[in-house]
Amino acid sequence: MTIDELKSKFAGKCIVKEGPGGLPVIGVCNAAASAEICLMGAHLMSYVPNGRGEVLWMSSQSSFEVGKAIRGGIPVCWPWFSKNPMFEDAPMHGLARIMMWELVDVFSTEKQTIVKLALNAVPGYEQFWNYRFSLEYTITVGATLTLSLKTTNKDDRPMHITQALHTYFNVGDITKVQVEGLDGCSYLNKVGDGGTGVRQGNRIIDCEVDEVYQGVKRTLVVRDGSIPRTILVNNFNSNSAVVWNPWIAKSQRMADFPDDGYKTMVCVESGNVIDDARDIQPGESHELLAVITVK
Ligand code: TA6
Repeated sequence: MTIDELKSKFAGKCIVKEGPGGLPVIGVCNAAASAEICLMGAHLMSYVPNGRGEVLWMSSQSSFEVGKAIRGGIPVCWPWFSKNPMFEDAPMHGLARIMMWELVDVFSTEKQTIVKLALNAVPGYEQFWNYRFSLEYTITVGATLTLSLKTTNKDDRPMHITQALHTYFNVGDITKVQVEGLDGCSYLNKVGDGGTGVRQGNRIIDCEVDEVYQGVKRTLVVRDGSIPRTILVNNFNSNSAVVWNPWIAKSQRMADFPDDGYKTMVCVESGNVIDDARDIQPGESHELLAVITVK
């Protein structure tokens, strides 16, 4: 659907505009919050609850073209997280974030806007994912941000997925940030020669951090002492989470990431990753739900 067709179909329900790279962007605003979503990747690029400032970090150097991941915001990593275990040449973090999604509908009340998006095929990428499926992404924008990513297996064989809502949080000063709620959780360290460990206490960010946590049962907290601001992340149907900050050297190596970008972002990702992968039987669904609240 062209931007003009979207504008006429959703007139009065949301703003439809041409975003960076000519990509269609949906803008929603209500008495509690505002948000912007790029239809390429169903990519939430901005979420601003009233009086709390921008919650999501976006790279000033991100690319904006179909088939290339947007850097920042909330990438939808599906139907695999990180590298595809079977295909070396498959896109990193799956296909959903590089596909053009369908805007299904937008519903608003005074303090909440519900945006429904759908993906039912991965044209051009069937060699990596040839299942029949439906992917429904419901974004509820209000004083709280609720993300529901529902996979339905429309095929006649079981479907094995890993996935993550790869949220880039805006922080004032990374050296004053702690991630809480992972105490006692085992993790895989993806930096350097890897290794595993068990988190003791809170996670501060004082180097490159790329950790995949299992057994995550509690609310995750991004405590930012610099703003100050506290972000709560409640995940449902998820027992795993990822904490990532590229720090100095990796920031400099990434073309779509400012050299000093590491100072004002941290990824705390809601997922079903590695041991927390999910098998969905024919006709059944799995919903990954994340509820983000800013205090
Ligand atoms: O979630 C952390 C991670 O898997 C890191 O290893 C890093 O690669 C990051 O995702 C960014 O991935 P991307 O494909 O968006 O560059």
